[in-house]
Amino acid sequence: MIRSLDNDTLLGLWERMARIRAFETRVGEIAAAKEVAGYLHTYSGQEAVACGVIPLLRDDDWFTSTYRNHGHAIARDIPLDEIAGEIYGKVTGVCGGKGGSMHVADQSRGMIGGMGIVAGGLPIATGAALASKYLGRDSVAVAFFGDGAVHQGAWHEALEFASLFQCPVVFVCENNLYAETTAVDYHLLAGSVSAMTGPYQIPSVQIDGMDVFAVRAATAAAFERARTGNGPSLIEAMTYRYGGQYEGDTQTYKPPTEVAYWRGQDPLLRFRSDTATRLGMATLDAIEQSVQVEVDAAFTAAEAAPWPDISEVTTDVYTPIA
Ligand SMILES: Cc1ncc(C[n+]2csc(CCOP(=O)(O)OP(=O)(O)O)c2C)c(N)n1
Ligand SMILES: [Mg+2]
Repeated sequence: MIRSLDNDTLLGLWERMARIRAFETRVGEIAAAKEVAGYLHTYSGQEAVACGVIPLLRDDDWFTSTYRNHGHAIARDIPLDEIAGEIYGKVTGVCGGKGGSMHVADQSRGMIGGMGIVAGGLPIATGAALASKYLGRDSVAVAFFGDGAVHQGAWHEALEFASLFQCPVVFVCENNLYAETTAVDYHLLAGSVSAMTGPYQIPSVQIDGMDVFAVRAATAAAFERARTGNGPSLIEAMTYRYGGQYEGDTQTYKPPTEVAYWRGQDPLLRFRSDTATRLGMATLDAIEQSVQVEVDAAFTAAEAAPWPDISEVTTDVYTPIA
């Protein structure tokens, strides 16, 4: 896979992964400093999933996300000012500050949005995929979700419907081993999410979600399948969140040996070791420094930006009935 990618593509993947890590590290700092209200959920550790999938989306494709959505937005190249502004609830936010951290959405870029409701995105992405099929297009929709989503009825309804109507949707599970504080060893009766698609006749694959190239290869195959009228599929990317369920979670439920193992699988370190000879460490370091400058500027701007005016309180919240 690496050999088939040109240097610009490789550097683009690195830049996005490094940008997510720097951004989420800063989110952790502003959470600790209590600079913004509400829960913040970070994506550090899972960068290879967003960056393996999202750059393969076309402009006319769609995806849904979860409350852990900053990484997905960054991988879709939504400007950092707009994401940071949204987290702060400021007018510069991509939703004018009304969505907040959990609801980053930008329909102009195919990001239907982050959802606070576990499994909420699967039926919506399936609907977008049905629309594509109905209109005779070959665009696809992706639903990102966590391992905990399989306990929701909506997860099963979406798979059933997508298979029955052969919708061009790709279900991407980010199995980070925990649903809140509950380990998959306890909550996932089937042993894996990929093992649960058989009754729905949906092909599935479990992959190394810390390897951006493995994610990209699985995604390319799933998109090809969906675009050529062969229906839905599911990718289960095995990954790990380095933060808590939310910022401030003490994470006492994580065994230290497990944390150490997954730190060793850091997707950024894996990328470096896979590409350093070809791209050069100095080039990778320089990109990390430049994205840090971008992140610093975005958070400074968000902090300084104005709040939405009180007159805007119902705009974009309620639909006027004619
Ligand atoms: C329908 C619903 N039930 C419960 C919750 C509370 N809740 C928030 S996060 C979460 C765990 C989800 O875990 P997972 O799907 O594995 O996602 P992760 O946080 O690991 O990315 C739960 C149960 C919710 N948001 N929505
Ligand atoms: Mg999880």
